[in-house]
Amino acid sequence: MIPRISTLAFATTLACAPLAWGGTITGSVKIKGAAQPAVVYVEAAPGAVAPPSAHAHIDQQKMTFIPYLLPVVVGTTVDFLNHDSVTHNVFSPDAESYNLGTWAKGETRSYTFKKTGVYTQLCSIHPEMEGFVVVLSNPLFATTDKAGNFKIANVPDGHYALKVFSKKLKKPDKDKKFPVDVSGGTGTSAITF
Ligand SMILES: [Cu+2]
Repeated sequence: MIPRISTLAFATTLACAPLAWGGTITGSVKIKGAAQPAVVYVEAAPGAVAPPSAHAHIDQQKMTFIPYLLPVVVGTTVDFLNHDSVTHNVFSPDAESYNLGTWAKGETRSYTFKKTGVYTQLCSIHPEMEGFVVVLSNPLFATTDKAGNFKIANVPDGHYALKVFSKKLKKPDKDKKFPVDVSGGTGTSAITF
């Protein structure tokens, strides 16, 4: 009896897997005058989202934040590692605002993002340093490549609204929504500002 139950459970898992892991949204984002990547994300997705146990990472290397732009799901902890021989600081004036202090090469400080929103990352020692953490309500997001192309994975079939974050976008562009239908596992979107 026990083997039969586990066989059934295994078969059910296999049958559900394609639905759970869904399809993809592929597309492109063109922003006039923007050389930097953008984050494309599904504004609202069905289902509950658990914060990932794995940490995300931003390195401070050669006086820059790498990556410059980091999308994460709300509840994610980001580790900031200093690779440089000088000390760095990390602070953000956005939302609840924070200052992680100053630390030396090889050391890490962490911050857990509890609310959605865009958090500018700055260093009080090096005013030229700037980065962004984009905290999102669901894991359906992607960063554009150098050509502006993106691919959002694991999207169940359905109707969605895409939004874009780029430092270059001001209101009303930054609030614009781009509808996309995912049907049969695929959806496409060409976004131009
Ligand atoms: Cu610095």
